[in-house]
Amino acid sequence: MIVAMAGGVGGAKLADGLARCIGTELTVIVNTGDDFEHLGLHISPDLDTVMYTLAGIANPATGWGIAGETWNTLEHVARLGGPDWFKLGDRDLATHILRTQRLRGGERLTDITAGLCSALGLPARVLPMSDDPVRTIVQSGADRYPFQDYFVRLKCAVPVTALHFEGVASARPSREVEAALTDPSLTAIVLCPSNPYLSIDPILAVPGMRLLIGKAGVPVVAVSPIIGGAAVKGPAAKIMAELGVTPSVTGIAEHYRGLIDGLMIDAVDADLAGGIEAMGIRVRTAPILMRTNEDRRKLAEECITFAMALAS
Ligand code: FO1
Repeated sequence: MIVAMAGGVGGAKLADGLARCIGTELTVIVNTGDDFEHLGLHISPDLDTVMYTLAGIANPATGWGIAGETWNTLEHVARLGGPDWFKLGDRDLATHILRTQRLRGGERLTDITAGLCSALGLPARVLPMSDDPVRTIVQSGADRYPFQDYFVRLKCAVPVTALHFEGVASARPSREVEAALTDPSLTAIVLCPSNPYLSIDPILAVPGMRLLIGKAGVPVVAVSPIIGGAAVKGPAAKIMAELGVTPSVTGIAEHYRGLIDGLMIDAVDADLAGGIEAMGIRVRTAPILMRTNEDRRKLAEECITFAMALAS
């Protein structure tokens, strides 16, 4: 059994690679700090991205949303004077409608997600990090922005000075998350190449999560979302620079220091391996850019081999 922790697009790709290798032996714990209410609907963007990617129906151009999507509802929303800055496709809306209806009926996000995953025929288990609401707030100087406002509406244009995970102090890992991390057959924990600040930190901030990871007693391997000083996708490098951290694999290692046993980096960053190993983190160099499904599977295989080597 392997537990992967993931946010949106980059994380979902590696989760897909792991699912291609180990199928039902994989549990993916997903960030819900990006969740928000929009047009009266509960949107869980990272859960959706992971679900759609593992189901093989994700939009290959964006990484989020559904392939071959149509936009009739959103176009009509805009025509009627409603907001269309957050792109909800016609098929994608079905997910949000059903999730919202079931949440309002008192069901847990974990159970709703399990139902959606089963309907989509997913082999792996996908778990929200918590059933309690956590909302990422981006601080830029004196201004505070709900996450999707910052990410989608403002296209990450404002400099980040701090990040807050509202509600996290009273959130708890669900019993399914706890069970996955205490499962005696657990062999490794993989931190996917998602944004460490926006996607992985909210998961780690759930009280008890770090303790569960530490007590699992299995190798914890992270895959760098930074290659050659640039983010594979999204604002990771920009945010690191704004927070005064050099955007590099060394910065990623510093960020996860004390939590991870190993870091996978790309060959272009091989010259930084020595400095990372001096922090007590083992390094494995591999092609970490995932362009094809085969790249995803190969990187997943590398992660598993690395974790097994760290365990011995
Ligand atoms: N990301 C965008 O950049 N623009 C969008 O309009 C957008 C819509 C959207 C709709 C449903 C969904 O599940 C995800 C969506 N995302 C969109 C992705 C979302 O913002 C994610 O939070 C980020 O990719 C960060 O993980």
